[in-house]
Amino acid sequence: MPEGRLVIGSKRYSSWSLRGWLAVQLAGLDVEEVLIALEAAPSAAIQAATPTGLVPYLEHREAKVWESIAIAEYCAEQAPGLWPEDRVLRAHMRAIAAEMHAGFRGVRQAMPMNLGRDFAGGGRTAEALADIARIEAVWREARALCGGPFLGGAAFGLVDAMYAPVVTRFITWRPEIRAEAWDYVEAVRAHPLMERWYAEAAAEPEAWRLDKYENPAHAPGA
Ligand SMILES: N[C@@H](CCC(=O)N[C@@H](CS)C(=O)NCC(=O)O)C(=O)O
Repeated sequence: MPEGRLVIGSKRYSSWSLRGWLAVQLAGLDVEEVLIALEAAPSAAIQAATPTGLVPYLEHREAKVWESIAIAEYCAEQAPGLWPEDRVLRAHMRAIAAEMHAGFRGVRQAMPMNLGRDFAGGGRTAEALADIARIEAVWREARALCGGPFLGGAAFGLVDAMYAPVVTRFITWRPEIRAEAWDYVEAVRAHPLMERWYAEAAAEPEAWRLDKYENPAHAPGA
C-alpha cells in the first residue's frame, strides 16, 4: 500500500510537476501518482486535490508538502545523498536550485514547456536571452566545480531536477547556446527518469492538448 500521493499535472506541459516528480523518484518514495490534466483556465480538479491549487503536491506519511523546492528538500531528508556531501558544494547547489525556483521568468514566459513540439528559433525575447546567458553561466560554474556531467557531479541529483524543465525548453525552442551547455542538455535528456517522463507525456490523450501551449505567443511565425 503506497505511503502517500504525489499530485502532478500534464507531463507534456507541467514543468513544476516534472521537478517534484523527479525529486520523489530520486528519493524512491512509495507514493501513488495522481495525474490531473492541466486546463486552459486554473483547474478545479487541481484546486480540489491540493492546498494551493497548484501542482506538484506531495503527501507522504502524514507530511503535506507543496512548492517544488520544499518537495525537493523533503526528498533530500528521506534519501540523503541527493545534495552533494561537501558543505560548500551543497550550499552552492542549493543556491542555484533556489535561483531557478525564484527566477528565470523570461525563459519561462517566452519558452513554455511542451515536450511534443519543435519551436526552434522562437522565444528569443530580450528577457529570455538574458536568462539563458545566466543559466549557461550557472551550468558552466557548477559543472566546473563538481566535474560534471551533471551539475552536482557524476550523479543526477536534486539540482538537476530543478533545471530539468529548462533542459526540455532548450530542446523544444533551440536557443543558441554553447556546445558545453548542449552537453549538459543531452546528459539530462538521456537520464532514464527523463526518458520515462517523455514517454509518458507522449502517451497522454490528445484531448489534453491546450492551445496556449500548442500555439504559444512566441512560437516561430506566431
Ligand atoms: N511555485 C510552484 C509553482 C507551481 C505551479 O505554478 N504549477 C502549475 C503547473 S506547472 C499549476 O499547478 N497550475 C494550476 C493549473 O494550471 O490549474 C512550485 O514550485 O511548485
